[in-house]
Amino acid sequence: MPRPTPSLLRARGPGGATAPRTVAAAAAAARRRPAPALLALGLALAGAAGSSQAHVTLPPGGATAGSVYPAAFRVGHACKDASATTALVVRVPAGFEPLDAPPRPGWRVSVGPQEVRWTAEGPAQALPDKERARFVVRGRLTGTPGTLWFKVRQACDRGEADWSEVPASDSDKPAFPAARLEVLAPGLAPVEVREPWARATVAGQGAAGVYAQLTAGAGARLVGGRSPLAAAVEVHEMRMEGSVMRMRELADGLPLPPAEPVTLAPGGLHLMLTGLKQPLAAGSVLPLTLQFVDADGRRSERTLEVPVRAADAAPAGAGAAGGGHAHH
Ligand SMILES: [Cu+2]
Repeated sequence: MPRPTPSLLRARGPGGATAPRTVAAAAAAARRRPAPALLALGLALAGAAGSSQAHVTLPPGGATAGSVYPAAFRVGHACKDASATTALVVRVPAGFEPLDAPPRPGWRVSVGPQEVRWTAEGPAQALPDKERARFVVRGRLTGTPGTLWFKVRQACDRGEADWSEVPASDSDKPAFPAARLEVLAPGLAPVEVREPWARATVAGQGAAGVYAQLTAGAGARLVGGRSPLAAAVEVHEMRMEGSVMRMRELADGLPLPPAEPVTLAPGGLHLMLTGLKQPLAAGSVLPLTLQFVDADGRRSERTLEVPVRAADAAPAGAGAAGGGHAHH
């Protein structure tokens, strides 16, 4: 019987985004870069988040073709040697039609067909170097899947940075990359799935937990999944009730707020495979399709090949006591 590991699984290192091998992901294939060994199954989509903490980026996971997408540009720091960001100018690529931008206190925003511009009203409203923020503009996306590059100019109290370089190849790592967005065919979930893993089981064990970190750029709800190796895949949470850890199914699914990573980890949120048709052996791969619904009710899926790990191979701070899945 596996011991639970109540501590959170933290995302470790860059990369690790996964994408199904579908025609829709073909556009992304050209941008692939080497996956960590754990996921070296030929299905890694370049993880924008990992290497780009310092850059101006869009959330990972992509967006659905033809949808209205809240492009949330994340500014990680000010320009070199500067102490604050004073303006941000996004050059609008073909394939994105700007509609509007939510108000940003202390900033003026202008939304045009070619350019979206945020300007701090004064030095006191500028974005300090150490503070991270998102600048959001909603727009309608092209109906054609592919890669969009948003070139962004960042102005600071001292100097500026032009995030405008489009990598020429997989291995090309420009110093000032433009913000990238994968436009996905409808039905393919615009959700990044980082570091998925399933806990190995022993003979006779009917259920298993699956964990990962999920990020949906436009927000979504994880409503369940399916696997050829299980009768059902449910979304569960564990919570303390008094001194007792209890597990329950999230009947309405798990909300993924826009652009915010949500961690599924032992002792917390997780996917539960029930009615296992065979034990999950450490080192094997679990085929799993995750199902999502967006705010407009559109359903989408993402198919993964999930590495199976021994219970005691769980990363990050395993070992504390807890109720866990002792009843499985
Ligand atoms: Cu469970």
